[in-house]
Amino acid sequence: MSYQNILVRTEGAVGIVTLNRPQALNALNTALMDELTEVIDTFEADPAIRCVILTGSEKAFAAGADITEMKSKTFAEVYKEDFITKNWERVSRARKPVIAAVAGFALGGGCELAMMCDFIIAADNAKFGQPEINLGLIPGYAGSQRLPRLVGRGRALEMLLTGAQITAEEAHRIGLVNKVVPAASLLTEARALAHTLAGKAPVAVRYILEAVSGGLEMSFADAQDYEATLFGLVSTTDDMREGTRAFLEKRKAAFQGR
Ligand code: CO8
Repeated sequence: MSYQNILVRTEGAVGIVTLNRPQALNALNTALMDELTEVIDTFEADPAIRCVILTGSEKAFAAGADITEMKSKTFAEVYKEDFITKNWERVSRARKPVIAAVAGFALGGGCELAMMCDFIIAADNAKFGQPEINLGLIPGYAGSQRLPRLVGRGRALEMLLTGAQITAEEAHRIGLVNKVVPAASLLTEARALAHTLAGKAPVAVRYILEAVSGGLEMSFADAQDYEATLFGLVSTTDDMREGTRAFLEKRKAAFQGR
């Protein structure tokens, strides 16, 4: 795999993607988003990978969509090429857990990309915001939808309408991020969580992601039925037999993802 805008490596069962456009504070241009889509496809297809970390630099996770690229786009280019034909939301559809490890700026599309992930671990220097309003824009990577679902309508509107940045501590207080850690230990913390998740039964992990993400879009009753269906499916796996047997035999389960 060879990429121009991201760095990709694996550590055991964990795939690590580093956004790498330092000259533009990791602004999300089309080429970067295409590469991100491709690497998520690759990791998803690889049974040896069980969890993914998405990170940036110390200065920026991502400072938003690339304003240089965006400034002269026509309606057709934005609507058709960016939203209809592109997989801009690929990270949110990953069937393996994705952890955003965020240091520095996570603004606009950068904040939205972090919210597409299943967990956000923030360095204490992280800054979150949706400054699109200052450009005469609105969020386009579902920020106006994910943010209120995460932090509530009032707090979301405050961020969306003022465009102000908030600190990692404030982001944690309002429920935007899972955890705040010293900047120097950001990747250590993300790796620890990733390796914990990678040790869990892969099919159960996938169905929990599906039950939570899919269920949030349904009525409670439908979501409960959906969970019951997934429970039935997961009950047919070898891993379920192994997990229950290992418990009764007082040993650690060895999950195979089957
Ligand atoms: N796009 C392109 N280039 C950028 C971006 C960006 N979003 N952010 C920073 N850069 C560039 C700067 O232009 C600068 O380049 P150069 O050195 O060539 O002048 C370089 O990165 C360093 O930036 P600064 O000198 O500005 O660094 P500072 O530390 O002074 O400031 C900030 C850092 C506060 C992050 C500042 O750069 C900033 O405000 N950036 C823009 C943030 C922003 O408005 N983001 C929202 C963009 S819109 C969006 O994300 C919409 C999402 C949905 C898109 C849907 C697409 C179809």
